[in-house]
Order: sequence, then structure tokens, then C-alpha cells
Amino acid sequence: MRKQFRVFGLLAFVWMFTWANHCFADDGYKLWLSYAKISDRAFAAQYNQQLKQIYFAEGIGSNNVARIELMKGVAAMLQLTPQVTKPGDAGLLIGTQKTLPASVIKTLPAVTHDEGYVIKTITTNNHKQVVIAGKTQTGVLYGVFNFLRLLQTQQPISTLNINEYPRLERRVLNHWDNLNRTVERGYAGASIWNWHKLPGYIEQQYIDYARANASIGINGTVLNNVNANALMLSPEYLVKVKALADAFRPYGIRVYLSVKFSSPIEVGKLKTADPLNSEVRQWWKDKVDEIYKYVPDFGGFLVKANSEGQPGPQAYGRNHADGANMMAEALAPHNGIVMWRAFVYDSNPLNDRAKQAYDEFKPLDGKFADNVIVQVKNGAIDFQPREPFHPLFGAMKKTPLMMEFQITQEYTGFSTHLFYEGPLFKEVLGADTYAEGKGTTVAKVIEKKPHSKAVTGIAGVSNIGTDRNWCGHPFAQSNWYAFGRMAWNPEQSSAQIADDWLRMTFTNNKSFVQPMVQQMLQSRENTVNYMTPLGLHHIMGINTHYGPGPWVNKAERPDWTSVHYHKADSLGIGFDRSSTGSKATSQYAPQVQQMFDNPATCPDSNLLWFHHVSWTYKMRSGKTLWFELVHHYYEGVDSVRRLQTVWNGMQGKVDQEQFNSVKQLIAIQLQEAIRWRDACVLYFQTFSKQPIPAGYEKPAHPLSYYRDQQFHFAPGIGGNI
Ligand code: BDP
Repeated sequence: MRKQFRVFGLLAFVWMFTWANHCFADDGYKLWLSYAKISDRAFAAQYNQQLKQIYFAEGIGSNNVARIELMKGVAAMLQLTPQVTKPGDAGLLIGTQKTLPASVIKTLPAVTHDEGYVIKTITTNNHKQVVIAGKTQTGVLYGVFNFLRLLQTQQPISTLNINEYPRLERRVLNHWDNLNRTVERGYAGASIWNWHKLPGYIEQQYIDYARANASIGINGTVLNNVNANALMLSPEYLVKVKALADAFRPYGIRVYLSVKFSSPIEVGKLKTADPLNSEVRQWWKDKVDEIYKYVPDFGGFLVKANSEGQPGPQAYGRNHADGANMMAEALAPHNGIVMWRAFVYDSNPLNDRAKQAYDEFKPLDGKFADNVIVQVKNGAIDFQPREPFHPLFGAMKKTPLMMEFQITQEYTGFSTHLFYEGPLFKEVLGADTYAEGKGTTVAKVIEKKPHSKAVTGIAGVSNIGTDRNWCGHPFAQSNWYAFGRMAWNPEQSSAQIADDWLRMTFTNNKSFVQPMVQQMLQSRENTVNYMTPLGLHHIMGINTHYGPGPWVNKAERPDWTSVHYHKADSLGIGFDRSSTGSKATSQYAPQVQQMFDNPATCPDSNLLWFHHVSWTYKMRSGKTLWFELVHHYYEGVDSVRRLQTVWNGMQGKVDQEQFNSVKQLIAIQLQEAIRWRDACVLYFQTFSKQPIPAGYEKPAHPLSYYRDQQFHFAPGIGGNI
């Protein structure tokens, strides 16, 4: 009997141990809101003392999302259920400027921005109190998330004096999600919008999505692909859109839709979509009125027109302003906006696609309605690992411009490469356009309102899907996070954002955080090196955009090939966009133009973007172009090996499941980096006819091997379905 007991006891113990391990394993679902128990005793004691009693001002009832989040975070991090109390007794007071006691408000700076907030430590009768005060409930929510971040990253709270407001008004995710739940350029599973079960079923993931976005200040979401399906505007789908909008509203998130320009024909059964046709204009007005009945705070439309086969106003001899203004007119009475994309290139490519957006939009500067904002990709080709900033940012002085970044890693390693986008965002936002003299950075351009009714904004193409960890790669979450933080304030450093993210997601352990911040900061350059160093671009596999494809020389159109962009020949390599070539440099302000136009002043990092350079050209390093190119490719791979070594040393410092996941992904990244390197070096060698220098490991296979490799069903192929 006793023996049986013992066996039973042992089995029970083993089961409990396994169960506990299973429960505590981190599968990445919680994102940066993991609210891990505070391990530092001194901080835990300080926070406990301060948070034992909390005052919630009127309007912050028990179902208020800021209150729920705060209580949830505090319970998890401190194992504490605070007592809800009167203002005088509380260690933490939360409310709006109108609802907090006047005696408290008078100690705080005024919050003027609708989404702004202050967090301040004040002393009342020798009693330290922390106050979180927003102008609106959304401001309160943002303040609460900031406060929770302080706890998550173990910061002192005894002398807080934080005064925050967003620099850009519309901070929006763009989902390239189709109605059949495929995601164009999505690498993290299916679309999280379960259209079939909507409107009846609100998944927990929608709420967690809204929480995560609110925690970083994202206040809008475009639900569907820019290659839009006209069905989106049918009542069948609008009722589903309403359900999502209702779920997101408490979190300060507005819903927007991508619309297809030909919707009046497809949904409205009209004969034309001509923007100057009165029936068409009326159709849009009626449709917009209908949408606002479902969603009273609907944000507006995102439009891809006359680009990559999408319909647009040019089919009727009209221009982008005619198209945008027609929709703007319908949206204006409801305060809706049109985000009209500048990513355009027609089916009859000019000599240089990089010039087309400028050529089409610059003449329209000042011709757009007040509630139109032109959404411009960060670079003029297409979200490459590195592109010089888009010339339109320095060129549209009378038109509000919205930045479009691509968070999803279409060209930067899908969801198998650790590529932290913070440095990429920073590089573009900090680039000097010289549009209004030195210091007119891209960030300043997008923050500025060219007219009093202008809206400002920034968009990020989402990397979210149904994968348990949302983004496929645990570190891909950092790109969603960094986008939100930089959208709030483009001045923030990518190092600080990486530091916060690592602490909130994994651990505050310095021996983990410090080396991993360095690895994250380096990761963008690693990928540039093993994919497209020195300004190379668009040399990836055709259609899927997976892996290297510098040899691609046939496609439906020349500007979908790689040879069109690298132009390698026996003399050299690179696309001459200077004044001796396509003259794309002339689209920049004179100071920028001069710098890019001359190979001697053009930064190495953009050299082959702007110049066709001889293989023997002497680089700043003293190496010839060929050796420099080879060096970058090899350095790219070596840096992934260093990343691998650093990560392998992290076992035991982070959750084992997360550790294993990243470990396996880095191993794949390394293989893919080697493939990129070897394929490109061997291919370009057929033109340079020069050796790979001694001391560099030789590619394992001949060029034909890399050319012949096939990757069926690589993810991310979309379409407007
Ligand atoms: C490219 C993608 C394509 C998108 C297009 C766009 O390859 O799938 O539809 O951009 O932004 O990067 O419209």
C-alpha cells in the first residue's frame, strides 16, 4: 500500500512539474505585455508601497480598459491586488484633467493634446503620490501603459515628471489581409480577422491586438489589403467591420478600409468609376454615409490606384488628385480622411521606376482636398533593406505626406531573419531633405501641417498573423513595437526602444539585455550586407521575393527583373541615376542632389543605387569595388555567426521555449545568409571575372546550384481576394 502511495506521489509530482513547466513556458503570445513578476526586491518593495492603494477618478469604472490593464499588470508583476480608495489615501491617482481633484490638477502641467498625458510624482502632506492624468480617456490609457512600462523595465517612480504627447496624429497599421484570410506578404500565418465568424464572434485575439496597439500608441488600423476586394464595401462585410470597430474603440483605435477604385462598378453596378461623373460621386457619398451608420468614428479610406494593375482615375483621363478629391468630398462631412498612396508605377515603365511617383505627384502639389494625405513609401522603389529616402518627402510643400514603412519583412528575411527595423526607421526619419534648408528631416516634413486643416500620420504594413507568437519570429514583434514607439515620437532612439522591448518581452537581466541591444542594432546592417550591400536593390527571387535572384532577367515587365536594377556588365555594376543617367538625383534638393550625384561624395551605402561603378573603382576603404562588395557579403554572414554565438550564450537567461525558437531561427537565417552571399558573389563574379580573395571560405556549390533551387509555396503571395 505504502509503496503504491509513493509511486502515485512520484507520478503526481512528475505530472505537476510538467504541467507547471508547460504553463509557465512562454510561447510569445503575450508580446511585450508579459508582465513578468518583478525580480528586483528593492523595486518590488517600492512599487508595492506606492500601489497598495489606488484612486480612480470618475469615469474610470471597473470596466474601464485602463483600469483593467493596470490591475492586471500590477497583479502579475507584484502579486498585489490594490485597494481602491479615496484621493487622499492613494499612492497612485488616475483620471482625466477634468475628473481628478482640483488640488491635484493644480500641481500638474496642463495637458493640451487630446491624446497626451502627464505622469508626475507629487507630495501631499508628506505623502508621495504618483498621478497619471490624461486630457481624455485615451490619454489616460496611454499614461497607464507608460506607467506599466516603467514597472516592467524596473525604473524608479519616486521623482516622475513625464509629459507626453504624440508627434503624429494618425498612427496606423496597414493590414494587407485578404477576405479569404491569406495575407499578402504575410509570414506569420493567416489573417487574424476571422471574417466568417464575424460579426457574432469577437476573438480574444482582437482584444489583445487592441491592447498591444494601445500600449504603443497606435490609434488606427486599415483592416484589408491595399489590393482591395470591392466586396469590403458591401453590407455583408460592413456589419463585420462594425463589430471590429466596436471592439477596438475602447482602446482608442479607429478603423479604416482600403477601397478599390472601381467599387462603384463592382458593388454599385454603375457603368463607370470616372471621378468626375456625378453618379459616381453620388455613389461614393451614399456609400460613405452608409459606412458611418455602422461606424460613427470611421477613419477613412486607403487607396492604391493606377499601380500594379489596380484601377484608378487615369483610366478616365483623370489624375490622382481628381480621384482622391472625389472620395475626400464624400468623407469630409464625417471628418473622414483619404490616404492616397504614392506607390504608383504604370505598366509601361519609363527608364526608371524610381522617378515615377515624383513625376506624377509633384505637379499635383497643392491640388489635393484638405482631408487628403498622400502616403509615401520610405523609399522610391519598394521597401528594400536599404533605400535612400523617397524624393517626394522634400518636394510636396503644400501637401501633407504620410510615411509608409513596411513592418512585415517582405524583403528582409520573412519571419526567419532577426532584423530589427528600428535603425531603418531612424535612418529614414532622420534623413535631411533640405526642403526648407538644412535640418528639414523627413520626420519634420511629416510632422508639419502644410495647411491648417491638414492631418499628419504614419503607416506601417503589419506583420501580424495567426501564429501563436503573432509575428512568426519572436524578434519580429520588436518591429511592430518599434513602429508604434517611433510613430509616437520619431525622435526616440532605436537603442532605447530595443532596450525597453527586450526587458518587457524577455527579462531585465543586464547580461541579456545589453548584448542583445547591440545585436538588434547591428541586425539591419547584417542583412543589408548579405543581401544588398553598397546600394544594390531588387535582386531577390521573382514573385515570392524569397531568397536571392540576381540572375532574374525575364518577367512580365523589365522592372520586375533583377538585371534591370543591378545592371552588372563586364565594366561594372549599379544603376546610373545620376545626371549622366536616369537623372533621378535631380528630384532631390540641390544639396542632396549634389551629394548623391557624385560617386566621390555619394555614401558607400547608396553608391550602386545611384551609380554604375567600375569593378576596379577605388572605394574609400582603399579596396576595389569588387573586393569591397565581396567583403560586405562575407561580413554579413560572419555577423550572423556572431549573433548565433551571442544567442547561444543566452540559454537559461530567458524562457527555454523562446530560447529554442530563436536558436532554430538563427540557424535558418545563417543558412539563408550563406545562400544569399554565395549566390550573389558567384553570379557577379561572372561579370567581374575576378577571384574571391584568399582567406574567404569558398562557396559550397557552383552558381547553377543556386539558380536551380526552387522553393514551392513560399509564403506571402496575395492578390485581391
Ligand atoms: C510590394 C509588394 C506587393 C504590394 C505592393 C504595394 O510586393 O505585394 O501589393 O508592394 O505596396 O512591395 O502595393
